Amino acid sequence: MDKRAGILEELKKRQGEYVSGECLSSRFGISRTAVWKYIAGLRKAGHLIDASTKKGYRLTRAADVISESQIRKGLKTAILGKRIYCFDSLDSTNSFAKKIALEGCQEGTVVIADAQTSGRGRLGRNWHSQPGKGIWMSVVLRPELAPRDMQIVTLGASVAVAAALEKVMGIRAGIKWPNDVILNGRKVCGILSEMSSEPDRIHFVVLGIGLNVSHREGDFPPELRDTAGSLASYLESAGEEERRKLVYPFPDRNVIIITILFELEKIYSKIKNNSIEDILSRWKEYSVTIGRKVKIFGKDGGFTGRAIDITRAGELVVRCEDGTVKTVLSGEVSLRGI
Ligand code: BT5
Repeated sequence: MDKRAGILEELKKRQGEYVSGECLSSRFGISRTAVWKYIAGLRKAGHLIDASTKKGYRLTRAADVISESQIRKGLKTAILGKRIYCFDSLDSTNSFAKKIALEGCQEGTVVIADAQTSGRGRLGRNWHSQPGKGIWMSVVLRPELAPRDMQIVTLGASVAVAAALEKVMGIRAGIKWPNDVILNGRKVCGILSEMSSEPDRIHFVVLGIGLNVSHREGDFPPELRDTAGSLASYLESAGEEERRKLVYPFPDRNVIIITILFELEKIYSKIKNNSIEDILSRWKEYSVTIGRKVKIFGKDGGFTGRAIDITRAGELVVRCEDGTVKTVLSGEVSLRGI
């Protein structure tokens, strides 16, 4: 066990009590300054630790630690998670998953990192992936689909996340077209699917899910503070009535991961059975876009209309103000609700 994990173990054993810096430094054969550095690292990873110059250190709330063994204990899936990789940090779980997919890894392999240094969004955008605060996970799938039908995997993943939040916390999230999972108007989850294919056959899809769990408002960089949210920030802002409906205690990330994988596998078996309509109709139940007035921005300008449907290919069907109906693809346009 490394020293940081050892210090955490020691604080956990004596949870609620102070452990002196001196005691930790002699127990682990390191200087008091080194103890302080490890404590700072543990705090950064989300553990709440009090420090008192006289008394030492006290763990007030341990951060949850994502671990393969914890996930495996609760996992009830047949395909997803047969192989699970957990890392403290990766550049991007999608990049790692792509690499092992190319090397022929098993379908359903799951890659999770506690932090990402270059988390990616769509179209080369960044995904902010702080250590200890979220679920940064990728799943390797090998669906028997034509590449043009790949969007259903991504749409299905957003349904799986929304369904998992409902099950595990009693939270009713919305899905903003195409795949953003939204709470209180804030984005709590984004999905990035990347595939390798030939013209009529998919080799593999790497399905990346980023879910913000315990961020407080100040944890997001300034440019995201008005738009991003987390499960914790949602709970903090929920009114009394909403809170009564929610499930306590706040589940740890392993439980959320287990539930997402369970829901995702249900969706994936629908894809395998070609029950695409079922997925689309569930997507529409969660959708906060369908039925709403929207403004579409594209390369050739924009237009407004009402979102009325979604196609199997993930295109949004919009009835324009002049009555014409257009379909738009997510990679080509962006959308704003009116
Ligand atoms: C997405 O892209 O929403 C897909 C995000 C996928 C992230 C996962 S994490 C595991 C896996 N490994 C990866 O490297 N990626 C996947 P997009 O729709 O393009 O949204 C990106 C935009 O969301 C950014 O330009 C920001 O405006 C915003 N954003 C960035 N980080 C965010 C966060 N943590 N929470 C909410 N919004 C964020």
